[in-house]
Amino acid sequence: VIDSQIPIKFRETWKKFVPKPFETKEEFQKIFINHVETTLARSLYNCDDAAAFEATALSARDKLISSWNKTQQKHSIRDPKRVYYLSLEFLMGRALDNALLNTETKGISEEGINDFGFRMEDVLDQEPDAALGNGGLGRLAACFMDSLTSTNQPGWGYGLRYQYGIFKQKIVDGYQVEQPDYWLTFNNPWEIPRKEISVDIMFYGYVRKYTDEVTGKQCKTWEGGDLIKAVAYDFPVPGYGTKNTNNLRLWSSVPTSEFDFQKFNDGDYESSVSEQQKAETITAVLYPNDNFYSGKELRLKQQYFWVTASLHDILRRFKKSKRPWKEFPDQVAIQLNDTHPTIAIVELQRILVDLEHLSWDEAWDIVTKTFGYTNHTVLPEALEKWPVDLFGNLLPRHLEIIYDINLFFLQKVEKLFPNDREMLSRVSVIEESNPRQVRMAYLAIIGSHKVNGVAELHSKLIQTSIFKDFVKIYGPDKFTNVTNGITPRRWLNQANPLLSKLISEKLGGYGFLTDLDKLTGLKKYAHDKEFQARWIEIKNANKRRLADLIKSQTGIEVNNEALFDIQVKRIHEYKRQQLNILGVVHRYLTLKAMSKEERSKQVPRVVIIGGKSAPGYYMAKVIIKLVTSVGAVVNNDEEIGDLLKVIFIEDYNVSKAEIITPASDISQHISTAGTEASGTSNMKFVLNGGLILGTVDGANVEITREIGEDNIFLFGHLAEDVEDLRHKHRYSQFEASPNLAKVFEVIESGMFGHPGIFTNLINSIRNDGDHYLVNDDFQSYLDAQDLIDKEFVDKDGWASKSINSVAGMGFFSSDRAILEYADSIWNIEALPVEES
Ligand code: B1H
Ligand code: IMP
Repeated sequence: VIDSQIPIKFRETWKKFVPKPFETKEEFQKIFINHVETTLARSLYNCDDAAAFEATALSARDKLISSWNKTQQKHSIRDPKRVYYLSLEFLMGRALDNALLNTETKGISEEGINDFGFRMEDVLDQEPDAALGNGGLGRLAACFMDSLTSTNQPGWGYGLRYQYGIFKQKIVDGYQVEQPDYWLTFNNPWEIPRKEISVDIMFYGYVRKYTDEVTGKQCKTWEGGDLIKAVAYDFPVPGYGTKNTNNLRLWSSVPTSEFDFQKFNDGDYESSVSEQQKAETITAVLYPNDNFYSGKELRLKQQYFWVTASLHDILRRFKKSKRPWKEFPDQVAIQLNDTHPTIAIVELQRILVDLEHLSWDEAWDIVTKTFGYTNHTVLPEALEKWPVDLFGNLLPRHLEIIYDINLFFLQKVEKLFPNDREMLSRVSVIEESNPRQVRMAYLAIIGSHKVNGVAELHSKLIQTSIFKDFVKIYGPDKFTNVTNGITPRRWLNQANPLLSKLISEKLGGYGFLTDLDKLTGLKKYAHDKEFQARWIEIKNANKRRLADLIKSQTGIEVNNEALFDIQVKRIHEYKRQQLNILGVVHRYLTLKAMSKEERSKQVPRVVIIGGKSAPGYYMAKVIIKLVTSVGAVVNNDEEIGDLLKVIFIEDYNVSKAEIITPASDISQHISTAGTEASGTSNMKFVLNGGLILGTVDGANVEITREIGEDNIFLFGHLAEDVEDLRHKHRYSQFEASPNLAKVFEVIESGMFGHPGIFTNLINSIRNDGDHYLVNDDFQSYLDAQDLIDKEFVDKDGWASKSINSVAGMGFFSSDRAILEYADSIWNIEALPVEES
């Protein structure tokens, strides 16, 4: 069909010489050496760990590319319906260990490099994290990519190839300092540059009306803007237990033309390259905000650039099949990961109407059948609203189309609810504020056929709060829930090989990695003493591994026998690290007030907190400073010794999470009820045998249901109480819980350094309405902590809780989540390549 294909008579020759992926240690070694000697142009005299990493990664990549080719060829020939996952963030972490484990070649490659004197651990450690995301939302996208492949779904991810990922966090004098994360310093063995796949993207310009000469119809066209080129980089996404390999396509911005030679020759060197530099800034850096919207023009440029390049690619692929447009939704599902890609709705409508000349209604029918929208947050400060002027200047035609979408929508609403003017202004895509703003979430709902939340409680909340008018308008069927999940390949098999192996022994193999419900088979060992002993030994080994990391980063030695109490996530007032550290101060005061004799009966604790604050988030930075300041006092108090240590882990990222997650006895997920949409690290910790101290929020609710309420420590007010409590705060005097009052008192006395540093944090609770209900939940938090101390003493009881919890975690596999999306939103089917 296409002239770029090899003539049939030469195909046998071709196939004979197609490279075969390595299967044995010797074959691995041959490819490894080949890469060292030719690709890297090094030799046995200068092959260091970094070169060994690159050569191992290139060898693994060869294997992936071979299955990538087979998968894409099969998809091209069979042309099934595909899903495209549009996400501004993919927090992939490292790829080598994952690739080797997923292709089940870690054993032979490890033996292979051992022969040459390398240690796999050191080699793996050479790889920088691909940290193209902020937190949960980006990591979810990464887990979903793994599950799309592992369940053989025809699906691609589309995102941006930022040159700088999330900043690196340093702690200086107890404060967070940000450093750039230039992750592309060395060759990136995982990316395949596709310089030939490029799309020109326009910004600014104007709308011109004209009459179509053939049809005589009035048409509009957008023209006269600046052009910037998007270039594709492909990242193969391996799956486990499958020959399929999917694709993650990330776009990079480059100038459309070479630099301005005229200016260069005229001696105006600087401005001759300035256009070029302007173009490259679009994909230069990831915005470092989690759960926070900042309306910067560059961010809107990123969104339009990425969405348009991706749609162009998707449409090109669809057009190859020569199907009529109305079949587009039978071939293509597009999932919007939050509102960040919502302009895709408008861009597709524009292409179909302005460029393909479909009628508005035909086009809109296709658009709404194609898109699905996932909401990840109800926090008002995270909801995207673009100022109309900014939007109209950058994308004039798109703004017109938004007005039209809104007009038709409001006409429909008016018919349904005549005489309800309030309703019209409440649901309008345009907020009549000063300045007027485009409400992206509303646009996403109107342009999609399904809207989902990410955990049951959250999905219920969006339907009864921020989107309740839309439930009235569209009916409840448009809204659904798909509870998040995590990939057990990375978060059990890779992060915790010891536990994974023990489980495989009991369950007869590693089948649980692709069918996580099999974990229920562990229930019968929950009270088996011998099994408990091995279970505990593995937890201890993982705690030692974390203790080593802590020692190497902070110089502090922690007691392995202590209860490891961990809270690692982005620092945010709603996640309430302040509740945690204020509770630590209470613990410290309690220990100090005890007699030596009493003290000797206490359970020692290591409190571990880690996470990044958005660079401009003042209060979160104060919280970090309070944690490090409390640590500085407590950790050096000889009277307290091992009874309490407070560790702040610098630069929490995916690779560190793989060491931290398996090491918890307790992890904290203590957001104000109703604020954390789901949380996914809660799932990771429990899957690794840690228990949770948590609020009745996000996925904690379903975790409790699955593992049993005896196996989780819940505390605090419920989501349904929050509004009333906040209301009450506005109209009554603050009354500190007595234990919190004491904690404030010692902070204000200067126990942890100049109290002025912490004034605003204390005031936010005491004087400014305590929006996150720290005071309201404080005592119940302390009570839950006391219960934990009591229960931890009973080692066997604790172990059986831990085993029973892991046994109940099957539901939280991201494979289950992906299959739910595939079935209820995307309507796609698995297509394994090995099947003919
Ligand atoms: C989540 C975000 C988010 N929700 C805006 N919302 C961003 C919003 O750069 N921005 O503008 C970035 C991130 N992230 C998280 O999504 C939720 O807080 C978690 O509860 C949830 O588990 C996760 C995945 O669904
Ligand atoms: P795309 O869908 O055109 O982006 O193609 C993606 C990949 O699918 C290509 O790189 C090929 O590996 C494969 N592919 C594309 N077209 C064909 C075809 O006509 N036959 C077999 N494989 C194809």
